[in-house]
Amino acid sequence: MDQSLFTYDIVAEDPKTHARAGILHTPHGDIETPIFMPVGTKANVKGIPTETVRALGAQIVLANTYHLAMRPGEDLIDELGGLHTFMNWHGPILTDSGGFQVFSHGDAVKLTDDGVRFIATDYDGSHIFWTPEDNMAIAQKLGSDICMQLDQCPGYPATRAYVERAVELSSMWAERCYAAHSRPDQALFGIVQGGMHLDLRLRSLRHLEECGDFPGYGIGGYSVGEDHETMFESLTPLASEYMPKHKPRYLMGVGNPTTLVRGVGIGIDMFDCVLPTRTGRMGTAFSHEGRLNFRNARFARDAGPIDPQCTCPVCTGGYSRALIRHMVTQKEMLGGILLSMHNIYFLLDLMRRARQAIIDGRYAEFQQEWMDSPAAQDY
Ligand code: PRF
Ligand code: ZN
Repeated sequence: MDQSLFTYDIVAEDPKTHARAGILHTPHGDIETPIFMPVGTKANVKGIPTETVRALGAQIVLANTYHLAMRPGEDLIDELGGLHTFMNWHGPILTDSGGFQVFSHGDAVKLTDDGVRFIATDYDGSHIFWTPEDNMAIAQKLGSDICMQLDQCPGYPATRAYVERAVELSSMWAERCYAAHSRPDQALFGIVQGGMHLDLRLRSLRHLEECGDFPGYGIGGYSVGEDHETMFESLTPLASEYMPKHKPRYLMGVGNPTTLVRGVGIGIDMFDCVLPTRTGRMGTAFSHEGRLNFRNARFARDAGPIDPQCTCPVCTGGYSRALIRHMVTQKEMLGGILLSMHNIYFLLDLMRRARQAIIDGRYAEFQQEWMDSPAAQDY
């Protein structure tokens, strides 16, 4: 990797918390952190055209190496000019490795030192074996700006021995991914595992630091069934005291608004999650009053917007709560699309305001205001 293409500048640090505002440079543009990254697993953010994703304020989107390798295949994407052209998204893209699918596929996965065997249950049932080198070859062919190492994400609860083994495997795979990665215009991030055990997290981090000079770090293995306090108990010291200061810190697969606000306060820079689009498709909106379920009859005659405080194109565009409820209950697809747009905007805007608060040196106040608000209550 060409280090000069992926510099990370910290532009402001909050005086009372560990929050920081930064700029991560990539070959397809700069990312202002803290940032929420909308998820486009299968080369699209579900239901939303890329011009709209951009207009909502997204600076970077995710895609998934496992899913794209399955369909339509990395060779086809490469032949058509790479992932940016294929997705019609010309800003930065981050591809996750498939490490999360090791977790979500449960019994359909077999792990060995050498790699992972998936039974492609969500496709044609074929058995595929991936080494860390295979995973890097696919990521490099896709041509995302940032790719993630192959890792193992243990669930919760898990025995300490099981988590220890996941750290060992993830460390071995980090080394092999690092050695196999050579594309200059793509950054490879390592991933810290270790479950809820701070000592295992620190062991994992130390392995990564010994392995090489990763330009950024994912923090995986959280939001896998534990409650929030259990998560923050080990995540807080990890992020605020031990992660290297001058590299971006990416908390993987976490997207609930309150966790974002608390996460920024302990020094997390990047987040991604399917929550805004998945819950949007199911008829739920984030709002400054807390989550709103549009199957609820109380919205049937409500002529107001989803969230009166929201400045998204849906809330300012004349779409009433009554119309949204009607579309959701009638299973009209536009209902889920508009809610997904609103939800993505909500998280992007939350991070924009968080960033401004850091720059203004008032993140502690911003976080407290959020925690005192009705929106913080249902998380
Ligand atoms: N590893 C990878 N991707 C992930 C996770 C992980 O642990 C998580 C955990 N919340 C989400 N996405 N590779
Ligand atoms: Zn809105």
